[in-house]
Amino acid sequence: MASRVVLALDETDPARALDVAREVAPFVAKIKINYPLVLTAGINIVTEISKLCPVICDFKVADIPNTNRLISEAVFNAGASGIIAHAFPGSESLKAIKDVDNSKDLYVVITMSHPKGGEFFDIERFCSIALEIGATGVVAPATRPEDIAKVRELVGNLEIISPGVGAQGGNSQETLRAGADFIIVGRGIYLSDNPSEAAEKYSLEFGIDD
Ligand code: OMP
Repeated sequence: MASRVVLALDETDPARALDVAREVAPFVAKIKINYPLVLTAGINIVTEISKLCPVICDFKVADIPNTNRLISEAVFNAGASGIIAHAFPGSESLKAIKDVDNSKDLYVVITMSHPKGGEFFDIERFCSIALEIGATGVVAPATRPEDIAKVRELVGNLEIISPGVGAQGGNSQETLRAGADFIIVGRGIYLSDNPSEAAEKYSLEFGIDD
């Protein structure tokens, strides 16, 4: 059974981040890199970690089409297999990312996991934009399984990746039952005393038969 866990590697010490990535890579499907690590380590960390495991750059890209294009070119040239973008700038901004390299994974944020994280997100419209532009998948919160279930109904077979399990209080079993394909776990793994053991535990909890 392949792992359905994505490690959110928000560790800001580059050397430790690489150690955790090496240790955890066998137990996760992908590693997600966000600004906290890239801003301390530089974009080369994406290239380094891509040698161990596919990398999603979670830069929550949210700009005009030309800027989205420039960001995506840098991310894909560094070796990332995918990118996360916001939907609210509209379909043209998302299409600009697809146009850079259609073979890369594009995930669209539908609504966010923190308290009041859904306040400004239009689930129906964002799911419809994700389908329209041919996204690989969407990001929906493990902290609100009812939102995942709603998103699942709206996006059909698109991948759902769900952050918020562990430190934010989400539960992997509920997330699975609500319809997610992957859980995204950060602190629950990289801050644990034994990151690889923690990753394996989450992977077994979130078991989907392939
Ligand atoms: P932990 O809370 O430490 O498990 O990390 C969660 C990771 O998922 C972080 O990298 C967040 O930036 C990211 N995330 C959310 O927590 N909530 C969201 O709604 C969306 C994301 C994301 O796009 O990955």
